[in-house]
Amino acid sequence: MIADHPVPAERLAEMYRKMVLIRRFEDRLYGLFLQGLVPSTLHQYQGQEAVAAGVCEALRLDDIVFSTHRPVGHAIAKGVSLESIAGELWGKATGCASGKGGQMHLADVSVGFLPSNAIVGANIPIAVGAAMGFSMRGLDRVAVSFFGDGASNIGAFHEGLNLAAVRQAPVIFICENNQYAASTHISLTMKIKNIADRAAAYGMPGRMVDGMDALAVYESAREAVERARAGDGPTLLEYKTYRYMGHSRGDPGNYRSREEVEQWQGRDPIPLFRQRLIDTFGMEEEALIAVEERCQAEVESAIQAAQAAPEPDPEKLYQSVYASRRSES
Ligand SMILES: Cc1ncc(C[n+]2csc(CCOP(=O)(O)OP(=O)(O)O)c2C)c(N)n1
Ligand SMILES: [Mg+2]
Repeated sequence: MIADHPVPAERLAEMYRKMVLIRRFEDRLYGLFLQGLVPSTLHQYQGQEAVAAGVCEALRLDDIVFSTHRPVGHAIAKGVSLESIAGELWGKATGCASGKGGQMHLADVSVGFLPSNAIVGANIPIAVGAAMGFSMRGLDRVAVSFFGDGASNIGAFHEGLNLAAVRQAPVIFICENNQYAASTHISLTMKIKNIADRAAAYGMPGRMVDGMDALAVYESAREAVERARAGDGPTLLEYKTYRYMGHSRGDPGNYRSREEVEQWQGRDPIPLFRQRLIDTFGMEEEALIAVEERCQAEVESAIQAAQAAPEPDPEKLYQSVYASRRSES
């Protein structure tokens, strides 16, 4: 073990656990989906696990995360229970949105996971507003917006970043550049190579980071979080990554070459981090195997619980649809 390394061993182990939990859950869902057993849609996160795990490990419980149409990894990383995510995918009463939202609309405000937003780019200004609220109330909490490369071409991205910079809002913009927006490669939609370069136009720091390297993700996110918490304003972090599955359920991904997919699979963030934990941080392989086995067991039990859970009560259909009216005071 490297005693003077700035990242404590428990943090590293927790990041690894979350990455494995995301991968095992997503893989299991895909298998069940192919058997027609998952009632929800699927936008899967395999390949991008280092980003969710690394960023969320740099956050406190009371920091808040805004996610997208691909939220399962973000939700697990922020601490939403696997059972309540599975419940939501099966549309059950035990789901984190009471079975009303499905895969794209996960939420658990108690752990700082705000309802995910399937409208591309739409969570960006909402995160800025939440961050402005924190600073106006004198709180040192931060807001994080996760979004894709495609979202960085949406107007809301530009408005959101500009306002955040002007107001020095404690928000971190996490662009997961997986190279594609649905079937469209980024080279067809933008002339620049690095989305992080766009930060300069708004007067905030922008960094391009290897999104397959969990430690690099954690360290870059930690720096941005410290900056935001200290009142020094927002940061744009671009993580170069790749989604191994199609855009959504049923997409065979035939707009990508097999060589391209295999090249990225050769830099799979999970075995990369696993090897690093053993070689650099002296972790025992047996301990990592035990983590992997516990994750698999957790996945199986969450899915079984979701399948056995009761359907939502029709009487509650209109509950939680609108915010309850607060008395004027
Ligand atoms: C405003 C809007 N336009 C189009 C869509 C349809 N749509 C859903 S996801 C997606 C691609 C988004 O790509 P990106 O932002 O790179 O995220 P990724 O899917 O790669 O995670 C599109 C076009 C949408 N949900 N919202
Ligand atoms: Mg994308």
